[in-house]
Formats: sequence, C-alpha cells, structure tokens
Amino acid sequence: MRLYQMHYSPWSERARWALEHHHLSFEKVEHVPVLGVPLLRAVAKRPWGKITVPLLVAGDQSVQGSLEIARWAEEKGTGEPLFPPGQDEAIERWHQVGEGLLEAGRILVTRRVAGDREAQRESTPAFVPEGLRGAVAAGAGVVTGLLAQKYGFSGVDSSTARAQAREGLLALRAALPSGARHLIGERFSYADLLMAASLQFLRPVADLYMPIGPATRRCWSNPDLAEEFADLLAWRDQIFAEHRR
Ligand SMILES: N[C@@H](CCC(=O)N[C@@H](CS)C(=O)NCC(=O)O)C(=O)O
Repeated sequence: MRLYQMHYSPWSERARWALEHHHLSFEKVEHVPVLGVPLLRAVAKRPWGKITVPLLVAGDQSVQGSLEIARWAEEKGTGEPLFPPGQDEAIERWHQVGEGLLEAGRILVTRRVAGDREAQRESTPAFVPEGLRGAVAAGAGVVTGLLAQKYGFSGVDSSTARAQAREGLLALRAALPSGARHLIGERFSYADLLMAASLQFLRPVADLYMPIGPATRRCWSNPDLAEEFADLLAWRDQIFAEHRR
C-alpha cells in the first residue's frame, strides 16, 4: 500500500495519522507539488479532474482526500474507531471547518515560501543532489504561482485569508469550553484528529511528529494567530501527545 503525500502537509498528516491509528502499514511516496501531478494521475488512473495528495493506492484501488482515506482506514484497519456511530454529519461539518482553515493557511504559507529561498531549498525533493538544490529551488517561484492558480487564491489578499482563518479558529474555541478535551462526545475521534492537524499553520507541531527544516517551520508560523489562539495550540499539543503514535 502506498501513500502519496507531502511530509510537511497537514492534509497528509491527517491521512498518515488515521492509517497508523488503525495499524495499517504503508509506504510513503513524497509528492512534488504540481510537477508530480502526472505521476498521481497515472497511479490513480484518473486522467482528468482535480488531483491532490494525500492519495492512497492499495492494489487496484485508489482513495483521494484525507477524509476519504480516514474512512477507508476505519473500514480496513483495527483499533479504536475514529468515527463514532451517528456522528457522520458532525464529522463532515468539522471537515469543512478544517478545510476553511487550511485553505486560509495555504495562502499565508505559500506566499511566505515564495519569498524565502531557504524554505524553497528545503522543499526540493530528496533525490536532488546538494549542488543542484539552489538551481532547483529557483523554479519554486513558478510552482507557487501554479499552486495559486490551481487552488484559486491568486487574487486573495493575506488579510482576507487571516480573517477566514480566525473564523474557523473561533468556531473551534467555541466547541472546546475550558477543560474540554474532545469535539464529539467523551472520546478521541476523527474530528479531534483533523482539527489538531489543521492548526499546523499557526505553529507547527514538534519535529518528533512532523520533522521539517527551520526555514519551513518559519514559513508555517503565524506568531500573532498563535498567540491569540494559544489555548487551541495547548489543546492540539495534548491531543498529539496522547494520541499520535
Ligand atoms: N480536500 C483534500 C485537499 C488536499 C490538498 O489540498 N492537497 C494539496 C496540499 S497543499 C496538494 O495536493 N498540493 C500539491 C499539488 O496540488 O500538487 C484533502 O482533504 O485531502
């Protein structure tokens, strides 16, 4: 089983976490944004339509999208369920909140990476030899431009993205009254997992969970939002400490 993914992406982290939670073993294949799309299309046998990672390929089956992969893992794997019975709508609602957050985060982070040569160097694929990394990183500007087109945020300014992020963060705060640990019922569920992973662009989780380079960490940090929502980051860190193997 292969998971096409990006090591620093919170969408990929949701899929990795759900698969590992359910004791499913898989090989990770690092996707190169935009440039790796033809390979994704070939392995998923999807010649058209939007294609993104995470993408799971298991035998002749392919599953695209973090929520779909988590549901697939729940069906095929073992261990404590992540989808409590009768809560599909609640999970779907949290998925939408998480998408809103990460779309806003993608805008803020991609803009920063576009202006940070060191982060571009860190994101060049591992197979590129050290001496060529600077040259390959120079092409990253083109890739970030293509990403802006693919995800339709070329014309969205950073303050609009920030406002969209705050909306999702306030919704999460409202659902976690002081001391509350879980979004649905009394147990850890996929809602906790997906929202915890979605806070990555405020302040990335410790390298222990998702190792990233220092410049990438810098680009994925929004100190003002991290300070305003420090309570949510404390909740996120606790969820990782307790549930991320
Ligand atoms: N709804 C999808 C969104 C996934 C997504 O947006 N993936 C982006 C992460 S930045 C991606 O594949 N980017 C690389 C590319 O488009 O080549 C999910 O939940 O998995």
